[in-house]
Amino acid sequence: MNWLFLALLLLSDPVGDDHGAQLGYPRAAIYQEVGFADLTGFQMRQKDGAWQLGVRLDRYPNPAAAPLGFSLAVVAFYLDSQPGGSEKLPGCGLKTPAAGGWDEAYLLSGWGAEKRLPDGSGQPARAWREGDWIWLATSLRQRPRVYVASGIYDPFSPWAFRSPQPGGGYWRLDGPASAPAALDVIAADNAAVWASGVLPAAHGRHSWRLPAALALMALALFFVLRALRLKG
Ligand SMILES: [Ca+2]
Repeated sequence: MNWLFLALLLLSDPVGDDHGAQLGYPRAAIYQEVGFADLTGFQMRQKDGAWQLGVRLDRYPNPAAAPLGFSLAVVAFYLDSQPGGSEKLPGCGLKTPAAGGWDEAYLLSGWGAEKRLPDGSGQPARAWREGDWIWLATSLRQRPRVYVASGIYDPFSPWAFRSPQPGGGYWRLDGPASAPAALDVIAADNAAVWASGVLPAAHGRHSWRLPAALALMALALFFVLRALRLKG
């Protein structure tokens, strides 16, 4: 274990729940691949004081040969890092719980990551692959609350999500125009998300297994050090 990394969160997400609010996939042949927008994990870790966000998808088809090794999905991270912020989640079409507004967001595609502010302004962010995981770097030193949603990447959409329309289409999802464009989210109860349109923070009701393990290890280390000191 690399002690530069302080892993504080590792969540898994089921395979096969990548249909959003019962949306149909676009009819273009590339979208008949399975699992490309299916979130299967989310992690946060702190390195050299700054928080990094990691996400895992079920499969990584890459017909457009994008540099990060996948080209069909977009993943949006909306971060609540300070009081106030925006409750509308642009792109994925969901909203945060009341008083949980986001302050900065990251849009991740196979071509890289972009940091966005609620006013729509953006700047490039660093993203990279580590095996099955895709990571991106934030400059936040305090742990944010994070809302995570995936969808189909659309380079022509302002917030990068392909949107639904009734009857669908070659490039469009099939569903009501008012339906969220998200296909999967990190949440304890996806059905409640689609029914309410409200996306809770990723760690809202999950157990914190890693922190407990780390706390136990720290406690053990403390006793070992104390024992050594008593002997000396
Ligand atoms: Ca999933």
